[in-house]
Amino acid sequence: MTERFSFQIHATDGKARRGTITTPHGKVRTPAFMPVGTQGTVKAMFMDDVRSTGADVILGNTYHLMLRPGAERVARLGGLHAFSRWPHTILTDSGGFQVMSLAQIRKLTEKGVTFQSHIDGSRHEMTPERSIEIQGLLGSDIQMQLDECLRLPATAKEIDRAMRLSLRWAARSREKFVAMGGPEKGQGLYGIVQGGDDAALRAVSAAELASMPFEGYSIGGLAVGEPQDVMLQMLDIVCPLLPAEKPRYLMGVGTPDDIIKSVARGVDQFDCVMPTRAGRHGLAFTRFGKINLKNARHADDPRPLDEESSCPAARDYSRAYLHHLVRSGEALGAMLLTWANVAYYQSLMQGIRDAIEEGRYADFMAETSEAWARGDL
Ligand code: PRF
Repeated sequence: MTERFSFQIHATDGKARRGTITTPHGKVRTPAFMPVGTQGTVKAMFMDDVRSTGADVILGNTYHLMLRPGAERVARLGGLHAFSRWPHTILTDSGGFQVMSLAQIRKLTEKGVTFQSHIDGSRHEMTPERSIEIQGLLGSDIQMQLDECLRLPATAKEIDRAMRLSLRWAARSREKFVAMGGPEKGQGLYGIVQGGDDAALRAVSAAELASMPFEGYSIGGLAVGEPQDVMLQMLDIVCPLLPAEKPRYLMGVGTPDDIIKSVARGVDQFDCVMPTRAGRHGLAFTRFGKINLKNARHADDPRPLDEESSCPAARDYSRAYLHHLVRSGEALGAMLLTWANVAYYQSLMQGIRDAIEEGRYADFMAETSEAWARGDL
């Protein structure tokens, strides 16, 4: 029997929560970091290696997959789990954010957004209903409503308009999700809090969404150009207004420092391109801080990135070899660093989960920040 979406909280420490999300494709230990698999691949990694780092869920993108290879095609080929050979939980983003950041010539109306593909200029329409339909065709376990995410800074008037449009789209997304049989399939749909950097508008958005029956709640429109303290202030306002028994997902965040501070405010899920993108650019994340492998001082260094890591890429290859691969533009350099970075992020999350369970989250935060503050090794 396939399991239905549910969320259990096992322990709390202050506002931090240690839980499990259950979906038709498995269990997700929270707080969770979801590697980004935009095109049905976590770039430069085999799915078995993604799994071996401890990832329980990856993120896919409606926008990219609808344009190429097409949602109907993925459905005919058995859905995104089978197509990409990731049999565990998949969360998909709705496409609103990617349309705004990638598509050319967009037109936004009450109905939805029309845009031209960044790949071939072809015209497409994305509505709240079509986004949910696509996420259903992909077979996503955790789906997102269509929303409008603004870049900051933005005027209060613009923030108010986009937030209220996102609320109306939330209701339409929910209706379509139910019509598609999402609840019977055991899938979940999250509403997305917007409201920019305006405390009052954030509170309206969170309270309105909380009154609607979503399986979880995302916090969008942050990490879009505002300072970290503004993002944390918004979390301080939003999290207490969301239902305590439902998971909370901070979209597109972030650095290890962003993650540990957001967990302390009650966030359960994160995604970010940082570990994968940085890996392709020669940058390693380790428990000692960031290491730029392009730097000449690594050319003769026989030490691995982290001799105690359980990840072969971090443990078994010298910094000198990684430096050589990165300098030579070799694909293996990107592969090894991506693997090491995703493994570091997953070990950070495991450390967070253990610390919450053991009631020492404040100490864990201090130790992690201190190690990172010592800087580039
Ligand atoms: N909305 C959606 N996806 C997102 C965001 C958002 O606001 C963000 C903002 N950091 C990242 N991804 N749908």
